[in-house]
Amino acid sequence: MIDSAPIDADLIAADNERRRVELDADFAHLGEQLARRDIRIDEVVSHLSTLSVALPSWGVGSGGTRFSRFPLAGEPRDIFEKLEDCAVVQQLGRSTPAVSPHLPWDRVDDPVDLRERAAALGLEFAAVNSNTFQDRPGQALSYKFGSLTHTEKSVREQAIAHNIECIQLGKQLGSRALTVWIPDGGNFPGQSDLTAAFERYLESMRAIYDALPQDWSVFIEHKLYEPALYSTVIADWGTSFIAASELGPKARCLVDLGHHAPTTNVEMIVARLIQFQKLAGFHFNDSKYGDDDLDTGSVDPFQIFLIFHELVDAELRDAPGFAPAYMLDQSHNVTDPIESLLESAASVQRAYVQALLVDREALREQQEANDALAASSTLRAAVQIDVEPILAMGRLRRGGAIAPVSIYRASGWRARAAQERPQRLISEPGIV
Ligand code: PSV
Ligand code: MN
Repeated sequence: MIDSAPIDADLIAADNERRRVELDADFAHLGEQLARRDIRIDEVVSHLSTLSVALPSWGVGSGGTRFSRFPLAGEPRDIFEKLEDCAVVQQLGRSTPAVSPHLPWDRVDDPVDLRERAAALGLEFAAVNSNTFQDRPGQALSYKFGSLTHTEKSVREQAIAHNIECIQLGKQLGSRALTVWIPDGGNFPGQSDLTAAFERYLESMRAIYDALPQDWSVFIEHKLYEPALYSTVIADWGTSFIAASELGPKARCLVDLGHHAPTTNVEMIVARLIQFQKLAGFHFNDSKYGDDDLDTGSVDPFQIFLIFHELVDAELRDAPGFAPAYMLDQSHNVTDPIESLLESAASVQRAYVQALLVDREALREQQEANDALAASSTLRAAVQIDVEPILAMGRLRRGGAIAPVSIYRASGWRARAAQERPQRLISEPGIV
């Protein structure tokens, strides 16, 4: 256990002090540029402070691929140590105050104690994730051939009971949503009855839906393929939307950026879900080929900007029912997870700020006039602005670090953790 406050406050203060003059100059210069467009930079900084992105509890460990997992010295071994690492991310970046737990990975005997330990670190809990994609020691029935859609009722009942247990734990943690992603599907044409499997899904989900407290939501997460390689029951946003509509207003659709076919226009999916009040929120990450779970914004930052363009539009026009939950869902294989999460949270913030800077009035006129070229360049003008001084000033004003990764490296956190958290000598496959 590392008991001290995550990172030495003096270290942060001294580093901020050294960087302050330069930041003030850059911020003032950007402020002048934005003022020419009638944008007040301080308003953008305070607007930015309304954005928060939850951290996945599993994201602070090394991920792995289906081939292997290479543990990082000093990575957290349980939910309490995961919280400590999340607290580092929050202390330096100041945009990630909540942690999304995954059960049974984060199961504890005393959830009230867990909630208090999180609060002491300045953290709260976001959506609880259920896990019916693995068999755990002592589990009565196997999920090898599915969970909520399994052909056998007893397996479905076990999976439903697990989801209800997640809700019970989440209530004690102060969470308000359950995220359900299931691996169910088939590997061969003919293996499963496509219609019956979805019917069983709806029946199982109705039982879970009925167990939701009044102020809770259930987030349905779709994914194109994997581990099922031929037919996945909840493969796309259409299926997710049908399920959410069948279930009722507490059910909405969660968009994990890696869960679509390459070239899918995800921002259009987002617009549709907003329009019909079914957008639950996001699992942000990035990818080149599939569900790569790479750091958010590391491959295609323009895509995340285009998504935020839709989100900001909905926010500014006060779209009915618009209250998306933002979260990262990444797998870190070659980086220190704390550094990746800091960079990814900043990528989300960057996209948000850039979307805030879009000249929406001009864009609207250009769209109405069918001036495709002007509309496209109005949109792109926002990403051509270097908004780093806004992000850094935002962190500074909220008590964080101007240069989070640099301070994190200087702090020696990981080396200290490596001494205090002896590595588990087991080889495991990666996460899903
Ligand atoms: C599935 O690939 C997924 O995106 C779901 O959100 C799971 O909960 C998470 O990854 C587990 O790693
Ligand atoms: Mn996900």
